Amino acid sequence: MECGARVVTVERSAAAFEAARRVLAGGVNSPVRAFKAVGGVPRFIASGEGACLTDIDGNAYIDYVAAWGPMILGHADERVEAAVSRALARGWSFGAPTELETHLAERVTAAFPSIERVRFVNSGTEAVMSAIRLARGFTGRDILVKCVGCYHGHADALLVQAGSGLATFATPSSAGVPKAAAAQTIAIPYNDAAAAREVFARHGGEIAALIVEPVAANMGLVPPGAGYLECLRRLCDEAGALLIFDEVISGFRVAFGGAQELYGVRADLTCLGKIIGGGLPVGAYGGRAEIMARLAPDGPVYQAGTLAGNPLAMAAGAATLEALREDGVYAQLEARSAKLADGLAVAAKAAGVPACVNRVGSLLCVFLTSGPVTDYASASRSDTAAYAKYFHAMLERGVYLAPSQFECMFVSLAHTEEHIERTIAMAAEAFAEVGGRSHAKPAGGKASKAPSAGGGR
Ligand code: KE4
Repeated sequence: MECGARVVTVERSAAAFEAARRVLAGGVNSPVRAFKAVGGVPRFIASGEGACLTDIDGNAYIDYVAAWGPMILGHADERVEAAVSRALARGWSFGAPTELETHLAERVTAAFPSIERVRFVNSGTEAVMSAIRLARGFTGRDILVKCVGCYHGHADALLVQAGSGLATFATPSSAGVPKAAAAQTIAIPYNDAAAAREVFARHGGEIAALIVEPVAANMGLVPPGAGYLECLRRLCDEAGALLIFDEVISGFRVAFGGAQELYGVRADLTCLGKIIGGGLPVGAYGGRAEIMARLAPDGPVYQAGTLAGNPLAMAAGAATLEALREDGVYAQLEARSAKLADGLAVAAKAAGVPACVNRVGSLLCVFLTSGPVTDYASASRSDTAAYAKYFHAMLERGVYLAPSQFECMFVSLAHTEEHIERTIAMAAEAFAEVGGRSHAKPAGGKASKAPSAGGGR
């Protein structure tokens, strides 16, 4: 194992962050990377290989962020590198169709029976905002229902917080989002079938779609309760609304066919991202041919993108999905992740730290609360100050976790038994440092609260 040693210094990252802040808004290109929720110095990465990241000070970490999900094969996978190099040698952007797009689309539609046609875009946000527009265009309705604590990217209609009462319309959760943009969105508690039934009873005939992360991974990791997804499927069918599964994280992660394969519930539209680009910018949305036929150029719903279907990104995605089709891949992810989750739970218990470890496949989260964690309200009871201490205790021991309690750990095929065992051993030390319930504020900022219902970071 070539990573996971104690950090020596972070001088260069500290200087790099100062330099970045002079020219980049907040010093980062996505807020969570600034470590605001946990305090401290964001690590500037020099390279990644397999399960490991090396920062510009030379510290090597066992990585459980995996670029927030895409790097399921591990960093710098040779198969993906070779595929991208071959595409690079032929020119890398044409603004015209290539067969690479068809090849990746064939792999996506083969993995998701509910997807007969797909459209590639450049991010998960773009996939979701386009799917919502398509659902509204297809149904002729405006109301969108989402679940509190699920995050679907930063489109205005989704940066919302729940209205004052159940089934009432949402309000913006971010500055700059007009009230009107939030006014057609209703936010209901995740995993609450009664709330879902209530909103459909009140608004059913006006609902264009309900969008949900079928495995919620943006309030930490919260699996769907028994029968919950089936209930949403039934409510949408009865109301003539579309069920949109946001599988940007769960797609090809929890199973090759995503949550739809794992739980046996089909979506009308599916949003994908992350893994299907192998770490390069790709999002996708797809569904039944009759729905997708409403998209320009065949239909009246407009959506477009200069770099959509970029050859390099298509090549990286296709190589990644090809590697995931090999025998035993998901069994390995399951075994390694189960061992990790069990080991972390035992380590927290031994240190007397209240913890609840949720896991679905190679997605897991250590909530620093006694649990159970079944929705946003229970996730929000986590001790975020204690998480910040745990995060830094692991980071200084060479284990790179998400810099927020409300994100997941991502296990890759490059994580060996040795990586898992070392992570568990370092967690035992880290939890001992955290001790009982922490009331201290994390260095460099106030104790963070759960992200807003819109998933703001
Ligand atoms: P992007 O626009 O960031 O590619 O995807 C948005 C998105 C949509 N749907 C789900 C379920 C997602 O998790 C995301 C983005 N995920 C976060 C991490 N939880 C991206 C990390 C970040 O914001 O920097």
